[in-house]
Amino acid sequence: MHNPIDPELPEDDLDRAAAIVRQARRVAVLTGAGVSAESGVPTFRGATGLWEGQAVTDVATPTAFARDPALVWRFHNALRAHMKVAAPNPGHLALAALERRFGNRFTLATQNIDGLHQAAGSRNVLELHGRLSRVRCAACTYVADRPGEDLPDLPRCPECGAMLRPDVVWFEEMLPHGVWREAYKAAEGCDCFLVVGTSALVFPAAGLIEVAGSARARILEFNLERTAASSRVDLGLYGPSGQTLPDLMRRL
Ligand code: BV8
Ligand code: ZN
Repeated sequence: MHNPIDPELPEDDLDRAAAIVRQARRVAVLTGAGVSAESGVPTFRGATGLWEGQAVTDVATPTAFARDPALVWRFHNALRAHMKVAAPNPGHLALAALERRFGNRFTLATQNIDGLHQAAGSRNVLELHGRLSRVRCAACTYVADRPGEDLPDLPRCPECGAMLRPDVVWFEEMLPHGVWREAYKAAEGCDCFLVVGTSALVFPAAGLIEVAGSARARILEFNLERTAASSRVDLGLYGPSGQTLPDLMRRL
């Protein structure tokens, strides 16, 4: 299902998508949990997904951390355990190949905190919501990347003894300023924007789609199903991104 963008593009959706990417001068990509689903990382289901019967939006917040840090760490340690065994899937690899094709005319912004884009070879990755393998001290400047490590229930800072927290952006927290500004600029300056594996319900990240649309970029959506962004996209490729992204790369 797609909006007829221009008649001279090929009939078949994948060929149309490939023609749009081929003609692009600058490409920007926004990914969400769906691109990592085939790597075995659970999705958030619009961030209203439940974890131990609670909404993620009630657990991944500073308020929850102040009230019950052990609960918040249990949530993040469970996610860390998933990420310990997760490997990049063909969708991640296809996006790394796309970056190699466009070089510095390519920007990938991800909402994911699993580091799988970098593990797949993506070089310039804007982590809008931080990185779960990294921890930082709530009281001093200690920060450390500790992937694959089983952290204690309430990890303490080795420098000052205060509580450590995951170096991720919780709900009601601001995104890292520099990262957000770069992602915004990439969405504003691209003529082709790929939205991959996101329900487009979490802001301000999902707002990048509107930014790209207002800059008259051609927007391609890669998802299992239509989302909150679908009315804004030129073309939707519906299926597992671990298949549709490599299919696109093969047509380029
Ligand atoms: C902020 C790290 C300013 C945390 C995350 C009311 C209306 C609008 C906005 C708000 C509101 N109330 C509050 C807000 C703001 C809030 C927000 O947007 N809430 C939402 C829930 C309504 N945003 C914030 O709080 C942000 N900060 O606004 O700061 C501010 C300051 C003070 C006070 C107020 C505001 C911070 C947002 C960042 C939160 N952190 N992650 C952690 O994990 O500890 S967000 C988390 O959920 C993920 O990182 C991800 O970004 C998000 C879920 O989104 P998706 O990635 O899209 O995942 P989802 O499961 O939803 O979708 C998966 C998709 O993949 C689906 O479409 C599915 O079909 C598809 N799929 C599945 N399998 C496949 C596939 N596609 C292809 N192939 C497959 N195989
Ligand atoms: Zn400290």
